[in-house]
Amino acid sequence: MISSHVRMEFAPERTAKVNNLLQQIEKKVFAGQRLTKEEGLALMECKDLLFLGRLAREIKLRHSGRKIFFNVNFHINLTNICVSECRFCAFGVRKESGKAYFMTLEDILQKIAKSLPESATELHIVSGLHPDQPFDYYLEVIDTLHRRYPGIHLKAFTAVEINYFAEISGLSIREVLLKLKHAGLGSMPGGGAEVFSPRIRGMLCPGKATGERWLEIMETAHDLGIRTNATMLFGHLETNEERIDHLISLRDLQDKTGGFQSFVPLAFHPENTSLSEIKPVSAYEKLKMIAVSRLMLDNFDHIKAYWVMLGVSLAQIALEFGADDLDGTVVKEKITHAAGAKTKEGISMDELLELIFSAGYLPVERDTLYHELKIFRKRDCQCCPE
Ligand code: V47
Repeated sequence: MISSHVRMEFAPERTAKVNNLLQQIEKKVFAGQRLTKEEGLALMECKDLLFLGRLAREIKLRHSGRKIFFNVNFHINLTNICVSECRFCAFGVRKESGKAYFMTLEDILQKIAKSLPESATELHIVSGLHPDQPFDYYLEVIDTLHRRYPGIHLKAFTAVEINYFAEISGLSIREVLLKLKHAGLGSMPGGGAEVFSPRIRGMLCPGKATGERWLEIMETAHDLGIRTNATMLFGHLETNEERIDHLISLRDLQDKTGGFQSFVPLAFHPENTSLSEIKPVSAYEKLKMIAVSRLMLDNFDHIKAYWVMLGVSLAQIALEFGADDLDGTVVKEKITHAAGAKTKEGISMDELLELIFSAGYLPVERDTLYHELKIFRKRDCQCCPE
């Protein structure tokens, strides 16, 4: 049934227009039709969060039914030394900083031997853009980890890091990706996308790979059979239009390659960044972005509610707003915590199971490539009452 009075807060003519669009959107969503940019903008202007949630949940149910995915993973950041100086980042520092660290191959192996959960299936590796380390260091890390832990999927390096490796090595993007793939790279995370708009990148991270370049690198990765994720960092200086344009660029590339696995909307955390005057993204806005992402990215199988950035409680609610993946146990997350995230640095599998069961969904442990490893029953969860 079409809602007759979706809540809006604009001039009457605009409200009427957007209301008409929302009614049209509702029909299109139920008919499985693609939404336009104008319709995406109407979704962003809609103040009726439950209306958006209802539509997004409908799409989520079509993609994954009552399943909610998660994995058992471990994050490792090889260095926080970074030449990029992105204004939104509290993790990267200059080489001279007292907080700077760099892990040798020996440090990495020691850390993993000590802390990798026994049941982990994925290592998630992203780092700063180090001024002195050669590409061979990263290749050696992947090659060594792959040999030492052949059963662990290595999801490593954002498109921005790949771009940097090409710059420092003089190799092409394709050559860099091929070398990493041969060394054991399994897939790539979706970071570094921020917002593709040149206006925003000019203000936030002028020295870094452009949005166009990010997309080009992902296209090359997909062409080489490397699956990737995609992200959008929202809640800083961007407009609604820039958010929708970003989503449409991802949707267009996905039409072409089909290589994206999941989309992860990342809410900006301002603490300790040079944008600390910006108010943290509200819970309302985070849920809206999850719902709008689910509605616009009709060709993406999965939308992640990354609990580290959302907070555990809101990540659970996000399951009603179109998300079907909570990411993982994420031991030792550093990037968001440097920027003030108050969530724990990791979560146990039992906590994830309880979170999913108590929302009325079915937890499914997946591997990085979304093969289903185990569908859980309540009796598998220590925290859930029988
Ligand atoms: O690229 C940096 C973002 C990303 C801040 O692909 C910030 O499965 C919020 O990409 N506030 C890294 N966000 C994290 C990331 C990711 C996380 C989980 C899963 C996957 C996946 C990818 O975090 C960076 C940047 O876009 N970021 N600083 C900040 N202050």
